[in-house]
Amino acid sequence: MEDLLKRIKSCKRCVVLTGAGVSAESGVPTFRGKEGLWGKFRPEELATMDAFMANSSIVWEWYNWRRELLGKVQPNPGHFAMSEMEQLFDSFCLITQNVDSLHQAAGSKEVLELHGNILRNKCADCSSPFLDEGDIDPDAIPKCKKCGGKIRPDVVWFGELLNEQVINSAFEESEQADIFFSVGTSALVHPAASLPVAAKRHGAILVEINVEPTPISEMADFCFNLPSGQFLPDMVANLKSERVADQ
Ligand code: BV8
Ligand code: ZN
Repeated sequence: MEDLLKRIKSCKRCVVLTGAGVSAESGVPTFRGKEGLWGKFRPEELATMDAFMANSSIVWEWYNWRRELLGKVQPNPGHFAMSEMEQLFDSFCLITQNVDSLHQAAGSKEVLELHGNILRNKCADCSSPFLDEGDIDPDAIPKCKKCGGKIRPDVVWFGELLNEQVINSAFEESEQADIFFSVGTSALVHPAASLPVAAKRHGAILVEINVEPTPISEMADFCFNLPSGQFLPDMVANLKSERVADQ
């Protein structure tokens, strides 16, 4: 950690990319791995438009199950540490693949949500937001008031394009970063997994915090196979005490 703290001192522009691993310590199962969400299902079966058109009620049962789970969890120390990091750099950008709103709940202001947000709904045909509150009944899925299309979760499914403005901003910020943290992600899903590569290629220090190695571990300048909820609060506490000492 000492070497990293020294290197961070000269960094003005910081970007953090997070994945499901940062919510694991809040009790939200990750996507891959033994306790993964996908354990019971396979991503291709559920997180795709085809799956939704073929079996909307199953897909809605899965999302209702995840929403119910999210209703019982809180941000963990890792989320709070990342919201504190906003104050420690001249420029800071938080990019998440997560759809669980836990970064916002921990006080992070600007969050680029690459894959949408599970708490929002939209029309499957015209993408108009569906603002009615309350649960979605898998056996009586509401219809869009504008076009009659089926209502779906406002998340990005496999084979779907990400919001152009969001992914373009994510690449711009990553390419200008002095330091890029990849935290709690298996670095398997694209285009998100290309962000750390782009940052590194443009000269950023690449730091990975993930409990197991990933395809980007080899190219990282620093690799900490530790839980983010343990490592990040420790790192932020050190950065803050060094700030005080330097004043
Ligand atoms: C697209 C939202 C253009 C829904 C999700 C080959 C090459 C390149 C691309 C592709 C390819 N084949 C197919 C593609 C495209 C595909 C893709 O990347 N597939 C992968 C699987 C190969 N991508 C897409 O389809 C994207 N769109 O490319 O559009 C296009 C159009 C048409 C045809 C082709 C391309 C859309 C991708 C978005 C999919 N939506 N989710 C929902 O949530 O329901 S993806 C899903 O995976 C989640 O969003 C999740 O965030 C994301 C990534 O997973 P992770 O966050 O990394 O989570 P994971 O469980 O995998 O890993 C957690 C890690 O944390 C683990 O390593 C674990 O060890 C670690 N960990 C656990 N606990 C802790 C921890 N670390 C630290 N601390 C802890 N405590
Ligand atoms: Zn519609």
